[in-house]
Formats: sequence, C-alpha cells, structure tokens
Amino acid sequence: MSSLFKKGPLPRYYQLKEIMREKIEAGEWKPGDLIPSERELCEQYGISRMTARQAITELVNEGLFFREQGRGTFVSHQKITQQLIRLTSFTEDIKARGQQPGTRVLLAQMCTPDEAAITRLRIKANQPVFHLRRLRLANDEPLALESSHLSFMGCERLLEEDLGQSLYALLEKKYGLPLVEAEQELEAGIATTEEAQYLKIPIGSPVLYIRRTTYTERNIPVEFASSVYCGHKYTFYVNLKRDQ
Ligand code: 16G
Repeated sequence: MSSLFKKGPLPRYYQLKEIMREKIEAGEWKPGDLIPSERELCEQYGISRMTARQAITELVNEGLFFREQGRGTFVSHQKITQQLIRLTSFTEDIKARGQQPGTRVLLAQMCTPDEAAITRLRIKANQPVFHLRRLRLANDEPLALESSHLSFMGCERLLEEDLGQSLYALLEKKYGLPLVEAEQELEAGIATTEEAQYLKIPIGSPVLYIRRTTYTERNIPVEFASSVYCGHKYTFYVNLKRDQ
C-alpha cells in the first residue's frame, strides 16, 4: 500500500486526483502521455478499482485527461480548464495544465476609471486607478487579452513592478492583499479586428468575454478585469450538486 495516502478526512479518490494533478504540474506527465490504467493505479496505490475510476473520471470531466476508446486515457493538451469554484490566477491555471504561462504587457498606467470600473470597484469617478492591459500566453501561444483596473491604497506603486509576473502573487505576497473571492461573468462573442490580431485568430472567431471582480478581505474589491479568451482553447468546469 502506498504511503502517499494520508489519514484524514480527504477521500482517497480525491488524494489520487491531487497526486495525478501534481504529476502534470511537475511535468512528469506531459500532454499526450498515456496515463496508467485503472488496474495499474490500483496495484501501485493499493486502492480499489472504484477509487481509481472516480479519480480518472473527474480529471476527464475537468479536461485534464481525455479518453480514447480502446486505447486508454491520456493527458490533454490544447484546452485550458478553469474551475469555476476555486479562485485561481491565469498563471496557476496554465501551470496546472503543464504549460508555461507568459505575459506581454501592452499598457500599464494610472488613469481615471470608466463607468464599469467605478461601479465594480465601488469608487468615485475622480479616483485614479491602475490600468493594466496584458496579452496572456500559454507555451508562447496567445490565449487571452486581459484588461485589469486595480484600486487599493498605493496601487500606483505597481508602475514600478515587473508586470510580466503573476499579478495575484504580487498582490498577495508583496502588497499583503489576500484575494479571498471573486465574481465572474461569461459571455459569448466574436473577435473584433484588434482582438483577432492579438490572439492570432481570424476576425469573427468565437471568443469568450469574461468579467471578474476580485475581492480582498472584508469584501473590498481590488481588481475589475475584463478579458477576451480564444473560444476554442478554453474550457470552464463546474461541478454541480443537486439539493438533496
Ligand atoms: C485571471 C483573471 C484576472 C487576473 C489574473 C491573474 C479572469 C477572466 N481573469 O486571468 O482577473 O488578473 O487571473 O493572473 O479569470 P496572474 O496572477 O497570472 O497575473
């Protein structure tokens, strides 16, 4: 029996999921790799077939694995999965897929907020905000255009930061702003000329518009982001439970 399993409240299938997720994150399992069969996982970890199956099925549902009839289960490439339950950053989502996150900063400046930012960040029209526009990449492929408005005491200091790194990590680690929760809206659309150019897709291709307001402690909004994601490269995953 494997010592990888910890005693405690976490069910075994869940622990196995996390073990397999870590293998992808660490690059041990790469996109296109065949993962061990249910039987092999049972033998390796001393677990039941049901447990192995549940862990694999959930990772298939999350988009991390895909099944091919008669061939087995493989680590997926292409689509990036963002869970709609956990609050994660772009950097975390891409790394979780075993890919290399990248950022091209297109604009970073203090400015007056637009209507949407005023409402979402609950600020006055004359309060300057930090505006950051970034092209986000996965393995050097453009995936999203993100436009973030940030408002917190001292946000102008962001002008001096290396904005090619993770914004969430910067806010949490350097600025001491724990990111507690977010509200997010998704909307379908088609790429404008500018979006198509940045995302390297034909004009009029399907895109997803995502708006997210991220809150720190005491329900204070710090970021309002409005993003455009390539429609064919992204999956949103949500696990729904029916009221009993
Ligand atoms: C996500 C968020 C964005 C946030 C970024 C932080 C959406 C639509 N947007 O991409 O608001 O700024 O994560 O990622 O989900 P980072 O820490 O890698 O910069």
